[in-house]
Amino acid sequence: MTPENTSATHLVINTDPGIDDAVAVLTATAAASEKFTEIDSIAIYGNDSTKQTGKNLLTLGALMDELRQSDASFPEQFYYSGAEQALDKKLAYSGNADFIMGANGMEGLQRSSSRTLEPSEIIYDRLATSQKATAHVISLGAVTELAKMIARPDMEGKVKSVTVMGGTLFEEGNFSMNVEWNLSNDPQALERILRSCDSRGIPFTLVPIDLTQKPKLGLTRDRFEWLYKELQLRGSNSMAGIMKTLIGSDSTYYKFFISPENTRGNRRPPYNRINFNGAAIHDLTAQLVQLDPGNFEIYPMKVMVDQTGAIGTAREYMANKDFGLHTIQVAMDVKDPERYWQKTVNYLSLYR
Ligand SMILES: [Ca+2]
Repeated sequence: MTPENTSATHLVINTDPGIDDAVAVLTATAAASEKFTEIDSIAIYGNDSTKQTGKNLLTLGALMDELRQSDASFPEQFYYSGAEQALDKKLAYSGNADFIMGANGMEGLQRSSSRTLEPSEIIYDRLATSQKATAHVISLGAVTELAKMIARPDMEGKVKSVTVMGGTLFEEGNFSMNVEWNLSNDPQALERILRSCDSRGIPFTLVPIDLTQKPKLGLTRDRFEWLYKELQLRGSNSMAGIMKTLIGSDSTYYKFFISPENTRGNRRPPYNRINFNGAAIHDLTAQLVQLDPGNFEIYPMKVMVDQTGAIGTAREYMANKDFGLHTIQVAMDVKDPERYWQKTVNYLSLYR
């Protein structure tokens, strides 16, 4: 365990693996030693139940232990299990996203692990009792757990930034016309997080699908071939194989994005209509915004969320006692897509 008397900087990843979560977590862990002394990953519901995403998180942990290059410096990693449903119990979570994520939410990828999941309170207790420890938090799934963390009085001063993948401002949503999947799961939790960030002066950055679904960030067939070959050239054959399973052109994930026939409920996703030519790796984009903000156009915006999980710019008169106005940072564009993919390959090549 990290000595708690040194100034430990934690990266807390709230995640529901999930294909794009898997790519983001593998990348973040390889990248993290540049900025962080420890990674604490918390499994949350979303792409599947917390029980299943917890198993998937341990699979990722096993892969990272097994495949890490011997000369790569990785921070310490710990794994936790988070909330199983929204703060509002009426929004009970059920179901999964196998239609896009494949079997078990991670294209059937499974490894047995010697590690175990601890309850998420353990990491909050550790942060609270360690005088010099601070955390940067990123959320790649339902935001419930983050609301629980931030609401704790003993977390005051501990959380230095919050980055959330979720929401749509001006594009069609992937849950309903105006709502994105992650934020649909727990709108009340998001409102609590925004209020806490306001009152405690914590920088909050939203990474909406306006950015993550930009065609110029799409993992096209050509882009994947490049990534696959580049990993092989660098001796990362096992990681190349894992990427092929998760996001290669035969994967459920890739096919979901490029097939014009895919439907979700009675809606047809917009990808074919907007000439989208590859898979959107949403959570990887959020992770890179957090790791490399200089490569993105990030603007302040005054927004509000509503009880359906819609988030957008709003007028004063629309605010009410349950949902208020908040000034947040929103990542709206990428400056250099080449740098985005180069960084991704650089980090993933720290695995065998
Ligand atoms: Ca996710």
